[in-house]
Amino acid sequence: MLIDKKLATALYSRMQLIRRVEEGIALRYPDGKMRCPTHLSIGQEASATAVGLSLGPQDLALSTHRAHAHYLAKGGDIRAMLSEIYGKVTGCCRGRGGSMHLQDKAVGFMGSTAIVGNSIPIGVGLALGLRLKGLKNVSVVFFGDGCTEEGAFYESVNFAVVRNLPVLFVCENNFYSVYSPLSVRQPESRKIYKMVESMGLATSIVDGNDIEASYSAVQTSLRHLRSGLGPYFIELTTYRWLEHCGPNFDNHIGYRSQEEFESWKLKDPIKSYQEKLIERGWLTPADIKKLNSDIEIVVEDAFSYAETSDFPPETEAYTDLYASSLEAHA
Ligand SMILES: Cc1ncc(C[n+]2csc(CCOP(=O)(O)OP(=O)(O)O)c2C)c(N)n1
Ligand SMILES: [Mg+2]
Repeated sequence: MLIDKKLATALYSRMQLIRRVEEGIALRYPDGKMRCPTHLSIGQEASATAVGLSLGPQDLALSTHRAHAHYLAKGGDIRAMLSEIYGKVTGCCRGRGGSMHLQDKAVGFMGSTAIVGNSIPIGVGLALGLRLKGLKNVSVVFFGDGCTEEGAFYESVNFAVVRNLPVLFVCENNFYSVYSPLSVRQPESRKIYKMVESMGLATSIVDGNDIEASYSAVQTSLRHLRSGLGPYFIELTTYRWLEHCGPNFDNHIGYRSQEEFESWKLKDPIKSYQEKLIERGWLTPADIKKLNSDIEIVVEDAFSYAETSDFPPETEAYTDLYASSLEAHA
């Protein structure tokens, strides 16, 4: 079997870590100390984890406005991420980026941006760079279903296909772009992965709430990439539980039904995996309790670290450009 107890425990733990970090953000966000918009991935932890745990530190990844899970799944530093969200100098971008602009080259996390679709061409460019340097690593771009409605997506996929580049396009299809369901944005009959396949690359679709199915599908896609067979597009279906941006539930505003939400909650990637691992006899409820409480300690420590870290010095409030123009006028 591809997945053994050790790997299963790692997959479970990473999903739980991501969930606890984001629940911690949601809990504290109303305090007003995180002064940036935050887009949470609660409910979507499996897709990020399946990809992140399949990559090595030398593989490169890029993300979007909803980047926390991707950064943490790729091995990102929890303290550095939370400090960034709190605008502190200890953040991975020294507090200048905030939630939507995470970058940490130490773990191959090359950046995330809030402009829908704009990290896709950068990911393709990184793949071209890897190829030109003769490196065997791959470039991975995470994005949502909404990104497949951007022109940059088509230009990028086309270029990657023509150049046979080692880039993995990871589409987390949560069926919504803000308040617009996929059904009002694309023809009902369209399957995104089928449409992309017609552009000349290998594609697949997987239940993105099933961590083991997702992990296996990602492994297949990476084998394809690492054998030099060109780019690959993987669609992982999933669902965000909270509002598009912010810490609250927003089902009451009417763009999606409570029934739909409840049906996805039943497919909670973490709870369902817990049950599976207990059923298999790989973990006992006591093991899970211990794993969860160890994670809790790490997460709480990271929040205290971020909250008690310093803000960047005032001089860093200026870019070099402004600093030098101020000097010129002094
Ligand atoms: C070019 C551009 N258009 C619109 C927006 C506003 N916007 C921010 S997030 C978002 C939704 C994107 O949906 P999707 O790609 O499916 O990602 P999800 O939020 O579902 O994870 C939109 C439209 C933007 N940031 N950039
Ligand atoms: Mg979406």
